[in-house]
Amino acid sequence: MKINVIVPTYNEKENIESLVKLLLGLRVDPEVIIVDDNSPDGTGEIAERLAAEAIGRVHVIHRSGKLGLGTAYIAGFKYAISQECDLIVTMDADFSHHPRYIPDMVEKIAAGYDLVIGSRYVPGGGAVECTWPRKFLSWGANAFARSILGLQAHDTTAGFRCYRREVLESIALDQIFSSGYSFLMEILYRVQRNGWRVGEVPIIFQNRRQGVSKISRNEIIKAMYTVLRLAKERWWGKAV
Ligand SMILES: Nc1nc2c(ncn2[C@@H]2O[C@H](COP(=O)(O)OP(=O)(O)O)[C@@H](O)[C@H]2O)c(=O)[nH]1
Ligand SMILES: [Mg+2]
Repeated sequence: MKINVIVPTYNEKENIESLVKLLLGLRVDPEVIIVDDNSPDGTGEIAERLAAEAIGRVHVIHRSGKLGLGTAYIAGFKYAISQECDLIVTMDADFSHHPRYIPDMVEKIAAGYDLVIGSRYVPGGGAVECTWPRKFLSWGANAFARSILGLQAHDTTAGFRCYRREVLESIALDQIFSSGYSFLMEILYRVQRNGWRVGEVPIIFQNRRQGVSKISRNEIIKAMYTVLRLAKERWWGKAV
């Protein structure tokens, strides 16, 4: 199976090179697509060098400035779909999502799933070195999304995912309204609604060691709004 791993980056100069090296060393032999938003710290140039060192295995999409995580995923998805790969993986650049879990995710897809989430909230999964406010926020967001939207997955906000290409082809990506983190919930909602089989494999989520988080209070408000907007669509049809 041909696998493309999408890594959105914004100021990840401490992480990107070691991450790409680990990805290229995996036995599932993925190609890497880095989507960099003109990071002021020079991540984009490092990415270019990595692409030159591994021609055909590392690709870089440069965007003009920080345009948000949701549209970075979409740019990566479109590129990956045009490459006709079988599986599309998304992950953070900061080692919160360790490449060692990718083979488990691929195996689960092979067992009959269409989307597999690298999940903190199934037996064997967990989060280490995360602050309590962050744990609470994540727990609250999941409880909220699961109860209001009827999502069956336990880790609905996880960015560590493996999709079969057809799953993403079945979604009108340009019509996704959300940006940032709420984007992940919206995609999951649409995937479940389209009847695809969603599975989870346990991962230990490691809080980022290098660089800083780009999550903001604004993102949290947007995520809550997204859940309510999707709930309205779920119960009363597509009016918003
Ligand atoms: N291209 C791009 N990448 C982004 C943007 N915002 C965040 N990222 C990347 O998306 C991933 C998730 O962001 P991160 O700061 O780790 O969020 P957190 O894990 O919730 O703290 C990381 O690899 C970031 O570098 C953005 O606006 N554009
Ligand atoms: Mg992160």
